[in-house]
Amino acid sequence: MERASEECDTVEPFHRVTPLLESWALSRVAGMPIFLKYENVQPAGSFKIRGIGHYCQQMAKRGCKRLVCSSGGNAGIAAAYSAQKLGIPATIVLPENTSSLQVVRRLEALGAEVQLFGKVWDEANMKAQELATRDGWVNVSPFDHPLIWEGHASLVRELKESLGTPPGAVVLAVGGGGLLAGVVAGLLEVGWQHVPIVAMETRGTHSFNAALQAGRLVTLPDITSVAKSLGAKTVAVRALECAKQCEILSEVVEDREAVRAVQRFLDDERMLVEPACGASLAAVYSGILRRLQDEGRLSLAGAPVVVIVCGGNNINSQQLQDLKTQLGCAEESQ
Ligand code: PLV
Repeated sequence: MERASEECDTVEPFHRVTPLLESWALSRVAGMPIFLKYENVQPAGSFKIRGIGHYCQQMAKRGCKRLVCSSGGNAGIAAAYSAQKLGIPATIVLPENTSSLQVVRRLEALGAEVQLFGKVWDEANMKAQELATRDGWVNVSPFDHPLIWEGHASLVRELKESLGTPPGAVVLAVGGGGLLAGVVAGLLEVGWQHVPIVAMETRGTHSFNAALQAGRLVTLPDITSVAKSLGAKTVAVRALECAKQCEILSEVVEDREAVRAVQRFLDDERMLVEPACGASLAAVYSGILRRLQDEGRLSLAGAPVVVIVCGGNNINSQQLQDLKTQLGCAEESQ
């Protein structure tokens, strides 16, 4: 794939090479070897730093005076982290109400100005676009730019480095489709375009699933899921194009399944991730991978399946408890 950056990068990226580890517990549940790509240990708490860090570095080279980013939380933290490293001021626009205090505090600690606007991310995004018309201000989309996909593609290069041979599938969560577009770019780059992608969403953020079914972009009337970080009412045009270049198996889970997956992952791997990430983990815990395997839709039976633990900062133990109560699964035994 053609590089979107202006020149060969000599600068150090802001993201880290993350561990890829086989999970005994998840492999047992899935009935196949599951390897976890731990993006939750990135410096800004999610995979977002790969693409957004790369984008912000390129914008700094082009003389940007302020970075503006609308976000469900994680892209904002990645942008604020990058801005701090680059010595550029940042304004992060988050939707009102749904934004957790710990995310706002983290953003402020990174030196960013925080604005709360709109009910859902799409409305915060309009505000950010309006702010970015000011001279020298640059809008940082959380998912919709070739540089972001180019940055996210580094994740697949790391998989190639660690695994050597192609996995049976890559499981990821879809919000606006930036991670998906980056993984597709990476698969094409390393010659793994035949590896199926299991694209997970929750019902109520399922704009990618709806678009695939309709064969065109679909705008959801509202975001009704608790996985707010997946809450783009419409996916990027590129996300839909990806389905022409790779095999994408789109699956939708209920909020309860995503939140249960967060709880089970905490018990199995002792790591706490947000419901957006629970959506991908539900591919294992809700038996989706087993079903796809039985249907013969995963290539290379027996090859490890990689689940991207995309991470997320919108969670703590109290929030998990509250989500379980809200969804009526607080008393469930494991
Ligand atoms: N979150 C974006 C968009 O929110 C944000 O502003 O942070 N997993 C996690 C933990 C995420 O935070 C996101 C995106 C995704 C998955 C989905 O990534 P995407 O948008 O590239 O498909 C509204």
